[in-house]
Amino acid sequence: MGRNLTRKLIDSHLVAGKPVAGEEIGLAIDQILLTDTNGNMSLLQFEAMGLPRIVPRRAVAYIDHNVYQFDSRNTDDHRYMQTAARRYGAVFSKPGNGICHQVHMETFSVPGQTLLGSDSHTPLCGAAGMLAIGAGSLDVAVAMGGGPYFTTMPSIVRIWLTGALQPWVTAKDVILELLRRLTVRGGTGKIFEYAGPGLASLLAAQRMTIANMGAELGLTTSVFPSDDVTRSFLTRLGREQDWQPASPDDDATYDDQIELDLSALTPLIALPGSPDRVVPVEEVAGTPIEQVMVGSCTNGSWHDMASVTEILRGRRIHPSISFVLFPGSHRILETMSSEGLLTDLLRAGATVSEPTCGSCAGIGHVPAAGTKSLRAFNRNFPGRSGVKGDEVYLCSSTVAAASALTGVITDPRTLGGAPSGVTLPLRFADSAVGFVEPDGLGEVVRGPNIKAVPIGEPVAETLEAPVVIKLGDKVSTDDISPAGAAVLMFRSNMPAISEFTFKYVDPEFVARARAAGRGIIVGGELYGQGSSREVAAIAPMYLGVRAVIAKSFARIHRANLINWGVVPLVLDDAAAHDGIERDDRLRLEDLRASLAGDGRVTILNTRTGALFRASCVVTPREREILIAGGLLALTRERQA
Ligand code: MIC
Ligand code: SF4
Repeated sequence: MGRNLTRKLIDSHLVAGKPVAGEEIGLAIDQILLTDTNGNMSLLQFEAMGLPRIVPRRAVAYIDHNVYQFDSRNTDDHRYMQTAARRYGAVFSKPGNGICHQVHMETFSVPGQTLLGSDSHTPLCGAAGMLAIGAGSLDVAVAMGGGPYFTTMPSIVRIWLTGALQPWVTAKDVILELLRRLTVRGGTGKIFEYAGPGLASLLAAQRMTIANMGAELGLTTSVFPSDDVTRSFLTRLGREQDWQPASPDDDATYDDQIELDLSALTPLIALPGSPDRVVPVEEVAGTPIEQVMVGSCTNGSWHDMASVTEILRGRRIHPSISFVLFPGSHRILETMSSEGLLTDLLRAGATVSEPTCGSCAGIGHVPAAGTKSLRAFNRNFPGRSGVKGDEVYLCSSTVAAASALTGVITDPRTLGGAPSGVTLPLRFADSAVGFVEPDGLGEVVRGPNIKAVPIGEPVAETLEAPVVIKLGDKVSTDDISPAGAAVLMFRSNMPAISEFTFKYVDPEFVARARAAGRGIIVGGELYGQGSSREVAAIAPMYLGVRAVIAKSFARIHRANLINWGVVPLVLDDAAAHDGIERDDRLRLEDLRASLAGDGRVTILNTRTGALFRASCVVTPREREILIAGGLLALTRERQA
């Protein structure tokens, strides 16, 4: 029986477990990606575990989120990361060099290798035939030390592409269509492997958009084959020698298949609130907007920048619109300059930002209260843009450009004519100026904003504590620990950042959790969806939260909770959620013994007297970590 490509990638890196869907597997990691919002934590944790040197063949530390450095606490983080990268063996990517995923794909992607990143959009490099997975900082720190990455073996779904995209329709519409069909839960426990006759027409940049935003489906990752398209991409970057073919066997089998006819797609848009609230653009055409942004790791490619330029050339941005482009990398920006795109964009009235995540993470360009913002980005969870009650629509770069001209949401097909198409430069700018190679030397500099990482405590025999917050479905990590400039600068400072926990959802949360001493969070479906930000697990733990009881959990967040000794419990009967209220005292009898056994826990609501059950089904490895109070606590225990 033939193997699919994902299976080949897994088999060639498997160091523990059996690749049977649902079982735990351990994978050897070839490459590491660190960001300035979570990678700094990975480095601190790497040091806290006493690991001497980064083992995988390639590690890169990117300054890409907090690029503006408008506060010295950002710069403290950056100095720490730069000096730690130098010392322990990671390439340092300077502020302004670009968004980690875009830059990594351009500079370091190697078909056939594995990549583990401290950011949820790490799967972008799956566009080059890599097995690229996003994880919490601590899992990344372990892999930096040479340890395997443990995860649940996903089921592998073939996405069978036929046809070709119509004019004005883009790769963004492919992933929005999948989100429309499957929702943000649809990819849980799965890897999507793209195949079929439609594949050849998708350029590397288009594959990047699709692989990147698979994160919004909740996928473990997405995989594209490495073929002539990949080769041409690497050749234009002067990296032809890094190309190698990677493809499934002709008779490969899959766990499931989804068919998608590219020719049938039309321009789509996600309505405010969630990336899966997808409708055809014509349904909301005419809606007035005040802001249009194109960029992020989903739409910051050359292809995006060039399609926008094609539409704007010789025209003028609407007077009421603030229009900002975020090129994904320094290389793209430099090439835009040498190929003349910058002049066209500036003449049209566009603002071109430094290559950074920027407003995608709520840093800068915060919309005015009560206005609508249209963004060729990947996430629009409530409040993420930096203002409570925001209304952010997600679309392709062509919908964004067309709307920037008219001032209202616009279907680009109504612009008339056909798009002139994107020309790929024969050779992109070399652009190695933003990288600093490590030499193993120098002192690691810790400024005043760098605080020691906290440590969890062993799971109690019996836990009795109040419900410090009760939440509904789809709570994202943006809800738990918001993005935005004022918060992100404290990612290396847990005492300070914990003050922002649930800030926009419930401003009283922190005081209540503190007063309670020990607390329990109650959530709904897909608790902790979205980013990989580990702070969404550490900060509640720091404030005394010892268990989260929910209907279901997102993959990375569940792993983060376990790594920090917070017990993730899934309600046996989701209806029990209705019977719990905030401030109810819950008693988890014999919690520790239950975790050591089958993971089934009986919970008493002391207010109502109701008994209900919840389960924490863990692997033996996870059990050991959880009971000890997390991975750092376990490491300390072993060292002692
Ligand atoms: C995001 O897009 O939400 C982020 C900011 O890149 C996060 C990382 C973080 O919060 O540190 C992610 O996607 O993992
Ligand atoms: Fe940066 Fe946005 Fe991508 Fe996160 S999703 S890595 S904030 S560009």
